[in-house]
Amino acid sequence: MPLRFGWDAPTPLPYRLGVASGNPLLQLPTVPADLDRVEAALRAAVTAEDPFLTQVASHLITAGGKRGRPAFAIGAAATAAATMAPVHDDVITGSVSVELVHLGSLYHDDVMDEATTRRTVESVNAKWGNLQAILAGDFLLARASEIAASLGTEVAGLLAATIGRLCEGQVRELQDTYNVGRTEANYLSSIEGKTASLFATACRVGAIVGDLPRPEIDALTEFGLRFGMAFQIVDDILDVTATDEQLGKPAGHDLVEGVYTLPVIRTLSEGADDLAALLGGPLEDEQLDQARALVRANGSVAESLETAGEYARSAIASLDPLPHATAAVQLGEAAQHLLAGVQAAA
Ligand code: GRG
Repeated sequence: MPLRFGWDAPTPLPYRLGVASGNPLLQLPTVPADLDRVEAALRAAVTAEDPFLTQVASHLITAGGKRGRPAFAIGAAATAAATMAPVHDDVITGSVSVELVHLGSLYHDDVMDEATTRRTVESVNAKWGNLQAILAGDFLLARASEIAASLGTEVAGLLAATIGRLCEGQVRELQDTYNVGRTEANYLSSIEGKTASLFATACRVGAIVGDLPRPEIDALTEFGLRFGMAFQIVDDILDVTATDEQLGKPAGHDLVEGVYTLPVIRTLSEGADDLAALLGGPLEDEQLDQARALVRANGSVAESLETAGEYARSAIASLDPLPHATAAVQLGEAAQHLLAGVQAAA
């Protein structure tokens, strides 16, 4: 069963339910039904005139995914009310536009990584080829932009800027591929762009469309950004600590691809010559096992976990200006839960 970000369930369940059912936001009484509305709107959004394009563009939606970003957009909008109620249709629309950007980035990412699986199914590039994956990814981004434009220029501009930040974060990562001298500053700025910016935008879109006061919109944006930093660091820790079965994809993938993440950077900075000698190029299976063991053998996993904890705690602190609505409390719980899951796995 996939083990991701602590949102896993104790019994085997289909991928989406298995990974999402522990998300504290889903405990809010109206959120599961709101996410069903997102699901229907997502499928409608990727319906094209060409049945083949519809099939390729729907592939990862049908496969699952935790819908973490839509849940955050809904949670952010719901902080406007003291008690929970179904969110306005515009919040569903905003959530769909954010999830479509996420999906588009996954299609492109899998081409860049030559990935074979995503969300436990064959990746789009593996199933239909790179050209189809890139075009279908472009189609998802186009639909995201069109849908965001229906919510006004602020949301449309924000989404466009966020797509740019994702690209900047990814390019920063690419520039340091196989670089054993990669700095923590480069890593942090890359993950802020490629991951945290979209969580920030999910919360901001929910808060804008939910008509919250400006200081609360800003507080929720900050929450999403800091949560997103913790989320990516946890993802990167699990790449060196978890098994293939727990991840639902090959463990150690980042090391193989030459993406040196926080626990690896910290191990190297402590003068681990044995690790430096292994890295710097592609790895055979046995070398990968050795490299993962070396990263796990020092304090860098615990230190990275501590850094993720600092981001999660500061995410929770950024919710202070919000009224203590049920949804705000559950957003904070989501940050707590993220850490609890990885501590259990470390
Ligand atoms: C064209 C938008 C666009 C971007 C191009 C390829 C690229 C630049 C950016 C890649 C960004 C990327 C894949 C970041 C990793 C984000 C991440 C942590 C993905 C996994 O998120 P989960 O766990 O996945 O929420 P699910 O499947 O549950 O939705």
